[in-house]
Amino acid sequence: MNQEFKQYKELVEKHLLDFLPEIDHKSITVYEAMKYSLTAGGKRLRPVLLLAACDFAGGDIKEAIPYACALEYIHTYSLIHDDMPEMDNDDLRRGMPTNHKMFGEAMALLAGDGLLSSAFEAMTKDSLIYFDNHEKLKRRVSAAYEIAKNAGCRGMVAGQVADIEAESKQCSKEMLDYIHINKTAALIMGAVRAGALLGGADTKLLNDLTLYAENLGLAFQIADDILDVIGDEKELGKKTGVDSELNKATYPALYGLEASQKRLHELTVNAVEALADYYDNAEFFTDLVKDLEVRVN
Ligand code: GRG
Repeated sequence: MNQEFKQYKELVEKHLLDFLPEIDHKSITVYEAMKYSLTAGGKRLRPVLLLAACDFAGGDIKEAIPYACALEYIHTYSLIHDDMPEMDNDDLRRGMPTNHKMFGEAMALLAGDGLLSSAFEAMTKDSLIYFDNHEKLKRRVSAAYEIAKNAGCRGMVAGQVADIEAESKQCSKEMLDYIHINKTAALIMGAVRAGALLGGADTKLLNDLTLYAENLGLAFQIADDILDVIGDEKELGKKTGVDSELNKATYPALYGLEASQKRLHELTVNAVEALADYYDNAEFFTDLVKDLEVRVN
């Protein structure tokens, strides 16, 4: 793992539980379930991207920590719900039993709900501190808006809806892109845009980072699809072959492995080109997308 990635990740993990609300002991089980999935590991890609984008835009990453953690709460909720029998029905996540296997389905549902609402509690609570500083308040509200929009019915939720409805059906290439852009790329774009906004990025930087994130997000999903076919369960910490079992619309299913790898390469090149104006300064971002391609080859 790249040294810079490691540093951002450590910062996220150090503060990950700090923004969860204090929970009455009478309902402590939901806290345990939330904490279980949050601390079960994971790459922390989205919060790391948020911090890196804030840094790149010249902001103070310490101030972005509540938003980075909130984003990981949202991502973790989506994984908990996605693993449930009503969706992908998985027993293993991040190398451990899935949340519903540990706590039961009702509690897993509530743990996801708890994480989602805690994310907005964390971001709005932080914004309240800056009520008399218009610029800082604007950056925070804009970041929270980006995260909400990309996680919701015009982003990740929309992608999940289309993904479920496409199961066992003929899926057009256009629909497959719609699913991937929303289900996966949206939250990655939300991470980068929120970080850039928190850091005070100008319009050009925000647009360049957005284009980078869109290509990275799509590349990330295609890599995930490829790994579901050729990956190692132990290394990935989850079951493989799930997509074909569920008859999911994926790149390898629609285009084959070779064409998927070619598309992954094109997206990697596009992502790198999006940040060409920043030369070596954007190395963190360009290395990250290149490493992803290497992982699946
Ligand atoms: C339930 C609204 C709702 C959405 C679920 C995240 C998601 C949407 C589905 C999970 C299934 C899946 C394979 C999604 C593609 C995105 C993806 C690869 C998620 C896993 O993210 P990683 O690899 O996971 O960053 P870690 O564990 O490292 O955080």
